[in-house]
Amino acid sequence: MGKATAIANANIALVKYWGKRNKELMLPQTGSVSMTTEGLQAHTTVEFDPKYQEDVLVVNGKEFKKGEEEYDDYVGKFLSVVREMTGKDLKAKIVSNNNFPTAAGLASSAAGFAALAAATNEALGLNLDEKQLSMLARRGSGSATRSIQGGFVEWKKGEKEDGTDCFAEQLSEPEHWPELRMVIAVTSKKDKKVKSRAGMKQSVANSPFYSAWRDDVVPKHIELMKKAIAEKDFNLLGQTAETNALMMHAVAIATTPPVIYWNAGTMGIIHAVMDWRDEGMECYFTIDGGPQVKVLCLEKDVEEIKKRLNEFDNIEDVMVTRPGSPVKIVDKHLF
Ligand code: 2P0
Repeated sequence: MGKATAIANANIALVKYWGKRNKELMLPQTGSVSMTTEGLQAHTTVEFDPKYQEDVLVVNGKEFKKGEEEYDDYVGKFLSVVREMTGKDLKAKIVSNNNFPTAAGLASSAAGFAALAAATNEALGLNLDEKQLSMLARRGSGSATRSIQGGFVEWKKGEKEDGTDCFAEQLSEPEHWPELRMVIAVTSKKDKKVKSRAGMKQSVANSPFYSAWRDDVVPKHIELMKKAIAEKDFNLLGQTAETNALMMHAVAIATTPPVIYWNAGTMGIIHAVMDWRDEGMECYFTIDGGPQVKVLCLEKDVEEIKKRLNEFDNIEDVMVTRPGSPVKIVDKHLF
């Protein structure tokens, strides 16, 4: 019984996770690599107490109840895993706030479940280590596995059926590459029509390109990305991330019915980044399950890229992030 609060940064994949091999245990088809994004945060308080008759979930001021997808498919499942681990049927109250748009391809579930896993560990005194915490976060949302640690992180796909070898490992601390930047262009703050979870499920089920993605593309890109990070080779990192994102979207677009996350603003920035690169600027893009574009660059070019992105008509916001810190327990409870 207890109450605890954690703050976790989101993460953006440089080599994407796109498809599960086991939905119950949240095991992915492939590994993935990400950068933890400083300042894109979820702040989450959890309290387990017999005074609660039912679980209470409030995200960004909105309450979700049993029977609603956000509760049943996400927090409800996560809490079942916790109850199984502890052997106790305590109900919980969870309040979580993000400081960035949720459900629009900005990894809100990654930050939220990493914070919830760390807060749950503290509140219940589970004494989980980083690896075990990444596995607990995974049960809420796959990408949350990678938000327990800071800097650059690899989520190992694992081979075992029970998922005991499927967890995150840090590749480098944030201080390893402090001048790396991601400039995020928000082209729409609306919730996306197809959640990543549904888009990747459909891709595994019927994209004709799925096996090439899983067997050829991702293993190669993980090796290239690890080399790029270890050697701080920006062009290798950018090229690999950009190609990987395009191939992930090609897989999704090739499903029936198609899953297309891009809008006109997304497309405009894709072309602009390629043009800027042709003109000699070092920049590459990556895109997740939503219409936002993340431009990878080095500190020296941030101001110019921000200025150019702000000149687009259809951009709602521009944010800058860098390799970020790991999840942390804080004293400031939200209730
Ligand atoms: C990623 N995405 O690697 C990829 C790239 C979106 C595109 O992980 O079903 O919210 O909760 O495991 O983690 C988004 O999917 O999906 C995601 P679930 P999740 O970041």
